[in-house]
Amino acid sequence: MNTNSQRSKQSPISFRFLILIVVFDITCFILAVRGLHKMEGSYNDSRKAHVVPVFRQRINDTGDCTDKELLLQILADALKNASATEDQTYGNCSALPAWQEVIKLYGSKPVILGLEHCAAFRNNVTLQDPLGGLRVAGFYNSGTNALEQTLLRNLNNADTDGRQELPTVVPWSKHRPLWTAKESYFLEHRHVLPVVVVRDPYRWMQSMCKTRYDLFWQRNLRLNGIEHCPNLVPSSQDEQNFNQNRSTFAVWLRNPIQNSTHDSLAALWSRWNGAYLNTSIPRLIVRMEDLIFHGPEMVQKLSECVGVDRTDPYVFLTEAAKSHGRSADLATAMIKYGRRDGRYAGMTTLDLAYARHALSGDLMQALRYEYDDFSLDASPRILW
Ligand SMILES: *[C@@H]1O[C@H](CO)[C@@H](O)[C@H](O)[C@H]1NC(C)=O
Ligand SMILES: *[C@@H]1O[C@H](CO)[C@@H](O)[C@H](O)[C@H]1NC(C)=O
Ligand SMILES: *[C@@H]1O[C@H](CO)[C@@H](O)[C@H](O)[C@H]1NC(C)=O
Ligand SMILES: *[C@@H]1O[C@H](CO)[C@@H](O)[C@H](O)[C@H]1NC(C)=O
Ligand SMILES: *[C@@H]1O[C@H](CO)[C@@H](O)[C@H](O)[C@H]1NC(C)=O
Ligand SMILES: *[C@@H]1O[C@H](CO)[C@@H](O)[C@H](O)[C@H]1NC(C)=O
Ligand SMILES: *[C@@H]1O[C@H](CO)[C@@H](O)[C@H](O)[C@H]1NC(C)=O
Ligand SMILES: CC(=O)N[C@H]1CO[C@H](CO)[C@@H](O)[C@@H]1O
Repeated sequence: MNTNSQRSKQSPISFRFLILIVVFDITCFILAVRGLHKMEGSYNDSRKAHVVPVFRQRINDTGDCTDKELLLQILADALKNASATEDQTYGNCSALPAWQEVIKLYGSKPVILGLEHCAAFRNNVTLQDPLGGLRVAGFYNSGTNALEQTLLRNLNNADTDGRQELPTVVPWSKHRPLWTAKESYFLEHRHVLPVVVVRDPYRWMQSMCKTRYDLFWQRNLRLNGIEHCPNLVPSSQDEQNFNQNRSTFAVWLRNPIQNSTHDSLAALWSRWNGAYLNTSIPRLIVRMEDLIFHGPEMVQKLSECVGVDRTDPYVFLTEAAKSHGRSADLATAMIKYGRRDGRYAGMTTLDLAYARHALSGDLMQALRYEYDDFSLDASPRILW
């Protein structure tokens, strides 16, 4: 009785933490299994040795945890409590994606572009700069807060009390389009290495539908009772009329320096991130999804890039990274982003066809994101 009531009381919070833990553990376990010793020294093997058999037992008991060991291990490492992890995942491996699904979506390694700038940047940095000079940038809903918190907890050598005061974002404001930043900013800030976080465009567009920040467009349209968002192109005469007969749903981005209009959500994703892909200023580009599935390895690479030691052991981000907007915690994020299910929800087949050319091929390829895998039928319908 006691145990039951305790469980149900702590369940919402615990489950969140659990998911975070599971994700990170899985990553580590996978690395260990593969004999990749990149993570050596960052995990306490005696603790891991305790966690894994617990889950082996569970796997045998329930039969539904196959290929989910690594995610479980990540959660266990994040929670630092094997019994809590076991508690919270028991009977619920079904919620977790299989590691093979994760690999199919994002590959088995994190993607970090721009590492060729690291050596030169290390030479440029003279003072012991917080985070080694790394400063986060990224559009709304792309995981900038999570990346800032992760870097603060894992790269910063400064006193933990001062954490909140340390600079974590680019001096030209993290969400601002690069084309609105003056050239002189970069010359004045040579001790800054921007690390730009990009998110899977299909998921990102869905997030913009939930929380749009300074972006405006014609929306709240319903097709057969279902809200059409992300809406990229009109799919009926009604929508056509509503959109004043324009062929795409253009978006308007408010910005204190320069407002801008873009053909669609997909076009904005390409333009905003493409500006950082194409720029000649030194920068790194990372993926939000790697923060969930490859956190330790990604942070290891960033730490080597700027020559700042990483915290040992790796500190997992187990709480929602921001209080505004709607953000998912680690466990929730693992479950949601580890699967393809729902990636196209809210869009029509026409939107998908349009997105195939509106989403920059350069970006999709460089970041190893996939276009949709539907064979399109003729009649536009909202996908789930
Ligand atoms: C790992 O954890 C165990 C038990 O908590 C502790 O005794 C041991 O010293 C730790 N090892 C390292 C390398 O931190
Ligand atoms: C679980 O199953 C594996 C192989 O199916 C077996 O080798 C292992 O001993 C089992 N573990 C337990 C605790 O029953
Ligand atoms: C680990 O989790 C269990 C079950 O949730 C809890 O009873 C215990 O106090 C936790 N231990 C630590 C060290 O947090
Ligand atoms: C290093 O500084 C030089 C000028 O002093 C600048 O041109 C260059 O972009 C900087 N390199 C990096 C990687 O920041
Ligand atoms: C859109 O086009 C249709 C057909 O050409 C026309 O009847 C309608 O008035 C137009 N709507 C707007 C808002 O321009
Ligand atoms: C952007 O648009 C808003 C609203 O129309 C306007 O008040 C503001 O002055 C514009 N900003 C710039 C920099 O043009
Ligand atoms: C990068 O610049 C080239 C040349 O200006 C342009 O064709 C390309 O579309 C740009 N790529 C992105 C992703 O913006
Ligand atoms: C037994 C149990 O706790 N099942 C839960 C597993 O997680 C899903 C959500 O992903 C819940 O809906 C189940 O209730």
